[in-house]
Amino acid sequence: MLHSTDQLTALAAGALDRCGVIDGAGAPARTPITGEGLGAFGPATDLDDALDRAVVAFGSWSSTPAPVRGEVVRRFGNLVREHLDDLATLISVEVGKITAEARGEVQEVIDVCDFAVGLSRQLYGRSIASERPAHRLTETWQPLGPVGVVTAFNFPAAVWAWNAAIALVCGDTVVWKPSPSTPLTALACAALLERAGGPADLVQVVHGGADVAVAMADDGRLPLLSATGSTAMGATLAPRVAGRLGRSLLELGGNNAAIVAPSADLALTTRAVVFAAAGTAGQRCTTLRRLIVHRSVAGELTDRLVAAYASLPVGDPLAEGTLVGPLINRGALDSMQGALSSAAGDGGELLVGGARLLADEAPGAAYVEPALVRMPGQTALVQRETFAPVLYLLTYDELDEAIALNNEVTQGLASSIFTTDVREAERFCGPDGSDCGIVNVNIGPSGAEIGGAFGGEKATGGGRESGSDSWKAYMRRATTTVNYSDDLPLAQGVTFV
Ligand code: UN1
Repeated sequence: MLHSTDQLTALAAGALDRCGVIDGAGAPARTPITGEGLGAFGPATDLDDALDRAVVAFGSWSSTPAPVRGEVVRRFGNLVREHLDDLATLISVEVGKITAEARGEVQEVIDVCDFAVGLSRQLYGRSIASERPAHRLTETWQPLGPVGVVTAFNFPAAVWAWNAAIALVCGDTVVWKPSPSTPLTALACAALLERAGGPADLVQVVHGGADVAVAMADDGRLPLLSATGSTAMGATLAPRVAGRLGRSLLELGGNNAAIVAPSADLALTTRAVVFAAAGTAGQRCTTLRRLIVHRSVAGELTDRLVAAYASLPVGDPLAEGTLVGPLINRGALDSMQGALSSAAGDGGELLVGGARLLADEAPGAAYVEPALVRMPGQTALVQRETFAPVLYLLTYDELDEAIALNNEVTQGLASSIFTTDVREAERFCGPDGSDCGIVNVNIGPSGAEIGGAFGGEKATGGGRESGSDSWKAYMRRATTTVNYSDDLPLAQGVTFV
């Protein structure tokens, strides 16, 4: 039995209220659990007005000391801790994530806030040896300006927080366009941020679709646009930002592979593969989509995977025991079914899954059994990202061949190898190994921690968000030379007047 739309509306309204979202009808919401509308919530928004406000707010925020900015992020992180259940409920209701994964996403918000608070005292520049006497050469990092953040439906809180927590300690303000599928989580996050007690308009939410994203890409008030979504979306936005010589930070499509070598621990590999391929109903940008298995272990691993897939509980994400919730909408179901029929046309063999479930109970929803398909080769279909739980199985004989398959696709987000052979593992992580931004060993491609820089190469867009030194994208680097002598030696020994 699924929750009813009325029950889900009440759950969402309660969570929004507790987070402090003011009443309104600015954003229509829907739940993939029943596939029905929930009504409209929160204040209405206007991009132009939000951009003006973001510019004004930047004026004082940028000159607030970074550790003081960090205090606001600390208080926000603490409010997220208090409202973990509320945010997780909203994520489950509007994305369809199971409770454990929705809570994990909120934990990711908390983690990146903690990271950003520490970072607020560590925005280090360099001191550089000057070639001239009595000259000091340094590099300092300054706030950049209002940052536009466009997020996708599948991580409606965490990906925003990777950007916003870092941008805020860097002294930037944020204008956020969430996916039209997930306005409620955004409203709740923005309300909590306001309650954290910083100045007005640090983060503003603007609702809308592609037209709003395009307007953000074109607007010079946003020196940086950070956008997460499909490669097609990035290909539309990036040239527009570049056309005004702005910066973009892109996290686009993934078509992530894992190689399973002869020495792999198959019990561990099976668990990792099932989480990475079927978890989040296959709707992470890091989801495992291609499994490249050595011929010698393909039979045994396939048997283990088929058994594991056959027992995956699919259903209401808020129900105890469910591991796979619904797809975001019927369009996602159509593209999954289209991919499965193309796979059959390419000579693929459906080994398990693929059936639609709960169609009578919830005709507007899209519940599916995750599918495992054995493919004769890396066809055009396999090279395409289908944002649904379809895992293609390929076999290999030599590691070179497996690495070539891993790298053959246009996308370059995440990758894994399962092996207990250190030579194979290091080869995969080396210069002629995986060409992705995320290169893992004995762990699936999804489920990254916030401490690392997150993002990928090629058609994935090249951006890096969240941890490590990703903060540098949100700041302006100033190189400063101070002459404290009474002479004027020119660089490179040039003599002039
Ligand atoms: C995404 O799907 O856009 O590594 C982000 C992961 C998560 C984030 C995914 N921490 O799977």
